[in-house]
Amino acid sequence: MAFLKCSMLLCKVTLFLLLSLLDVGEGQYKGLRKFSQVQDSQHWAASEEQWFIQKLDHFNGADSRVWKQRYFVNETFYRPGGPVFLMIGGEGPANPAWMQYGTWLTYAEKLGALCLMLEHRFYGKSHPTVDLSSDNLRFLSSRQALADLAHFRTVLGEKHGLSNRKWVAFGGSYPGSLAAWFRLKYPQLVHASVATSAPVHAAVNFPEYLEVVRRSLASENAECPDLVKKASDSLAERLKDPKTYDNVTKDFNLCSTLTIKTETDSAYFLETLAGNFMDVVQYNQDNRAFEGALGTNITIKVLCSMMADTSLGDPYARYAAVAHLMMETFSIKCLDASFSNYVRDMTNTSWDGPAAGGGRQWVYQTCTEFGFYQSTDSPNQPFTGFPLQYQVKQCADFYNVSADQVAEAVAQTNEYYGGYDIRSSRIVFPNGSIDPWHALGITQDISPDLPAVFIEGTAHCANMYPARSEDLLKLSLARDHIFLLLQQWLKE
Ligand SMILES: *[C@@H]1O[C@H](CO)[C@@H](O)[C@H](O)[C@H]1NC(C)=O
Ligand SMILES: *[C@@H]1O[C@H](CO)[C@@H](O)[C@H](O)[C@H]1NC(C)=O
Ligand SMILES: *[C@@H]1O[C@H](CO)[C@@H](O)[C@H](O)[C@H]1NC(C)=O
Ligand SMILES: *[C@@H]1O[C@H](CO)[C@@H](O)[C@H](O)[C@H]1NC(C)=O
Ligand SMILES: *[C@@H]1O[C@H](CO)[C@@H](O)[C@H](O)[C@H]1NC(C)=O
Ligand SMILES: CC(=O)N[C@H]1CO[C@H](CO)[C@@H](O)[C@@H]1O
Repeated sequence: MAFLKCSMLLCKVTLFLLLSLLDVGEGQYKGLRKFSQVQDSQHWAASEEQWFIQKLDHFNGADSRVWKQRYFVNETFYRPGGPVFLMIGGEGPANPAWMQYGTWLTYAEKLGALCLMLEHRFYGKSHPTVDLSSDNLRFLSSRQALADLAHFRTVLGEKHGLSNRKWVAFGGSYPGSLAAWFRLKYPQLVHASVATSAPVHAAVNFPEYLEVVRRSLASENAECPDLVKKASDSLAERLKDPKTYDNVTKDFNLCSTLTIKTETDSAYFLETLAGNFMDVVQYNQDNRAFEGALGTNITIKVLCSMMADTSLGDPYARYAAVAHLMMETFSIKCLDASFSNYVRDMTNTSWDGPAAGGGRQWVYQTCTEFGFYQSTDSPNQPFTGFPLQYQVKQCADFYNVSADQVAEAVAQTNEYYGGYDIRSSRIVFPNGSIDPWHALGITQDISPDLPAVFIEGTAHCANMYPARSEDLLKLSLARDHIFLLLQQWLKE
């Protein structure tokens, strides 16, 4: 999914092309789009991992099973009496790079804060159960994750004499929502939260995502979305005629000859290719400081110039050229566009399995809590062929969760957290104008105590990354503004 993230983060759903690309060793997350995560192996060694004994089920007093949850500490900036900053892990391995880089550390330095990061249950090395069977995934939910945070905060507070310090939660993307909800549900444990690019409103269908992708492409070049639309329509048209399959296979450098037996096969292929654009828009160039993940040269500008380059052929041929560029950039030998391989990977329940880096877990959370399906069910978006129905059906294919159950679960999530109507205090909601996720976030001040910080021109989680000299002025101002809010709140 265009996932993970800012954070360390979230992603959607599919093992897209990028997945195979980003698969660095131990089954990292694949799928970056939805919420993606920064993965930079060269920074992994520095901060030593530590382990916390955590309860398996916080909502059943008769269940005393426990497991080990991973966390990281950086006490470089801590001054006695200072606050405690807690970075919340999300839908992928917690990335120790955050213990050395990032705007929150700048704040920590100025405020004398102790920095902690807790990995989310079921991701990375935090394994509460022996495998990822649907039965065991029952213990994977944002509610359990918040209770993990509460228990961690309580026990560490007591053990290290930090109970009376002011704790501040940080998170970007899905963990941004967790940061807001942690303050909402456990106000006595968390003094304030910075909820960056947080999709606090759950929705089964999320066609707005692709609408924002359209606007982001258009802001680079007004023709760009129409060229993408032409290419994507023309590809969809070819998929209806088996005589074209040999050519399409060559054009997109597929690993095996294209076979389209069902609508699902075609939807998966079209979604995979749209993923090239979705991922680049979500992260654009804001996380380049971290390299790895999508920290490449490839920006919206690069994709739109290729789509406008007549020397590459018609729009269809340019779309294929974009796919080739992505494969070269990530050293992918060929594109696996087979839905049956995807199902095989997503239903593997082993911790060593191909989707255990986060794909299987995150899609489970979308099926049982959030939805967030980035469907093409809107006329105002530039892609073709992956309707909501195709996405929801995966819940049944992977976890035996029906469409009705998905709808009910999403409604319940909003009932539990309040969706856009969150009632709390001391939570700041930064949002980037070109981040597709802002559509589900808080983009206007709810109250003086629940301010939004809107950052014109930036993508997902931009304010969390380390500052760079070429950052937009608005981004620098936003970082300063968030700092002033924290400073003020810590005095309260
Ligand atoms: C803590 O952060 C500082 C500043 O970024 C960094 O130099 C140091 O290596 C970090 N320490 C650990 C244990 O990660
Ligand atoms: C496949 O591509 C070749 C060369 O570009 C073209 O001549 C041929 O018509 C194409 N076949 C189909 C079925 O579109
Ligand atoms: C960025 O582009 C330059 C030249 O176009 C290329 O040499 C370099 O490898 C690219 N870097 C990345 C991270 O893709
Ligand atoms: C799951 O993935 C692991 C690691 O790739 C593999 O060894 C195992 O055979 C797979 N299990 C199934 C049922 O495919
Ligand atoms: C799928 O769920 C239905 C109802 O929720 C249940 O009756 C059925 O046994 C489940 N099937 C499997 C394979 O678990
Ligand atoms: C794109 C978007 O919705 N941005 C919003 C972010 O937050 C500000 C308020 O600070 C809104 O004015 C923007 O519309």
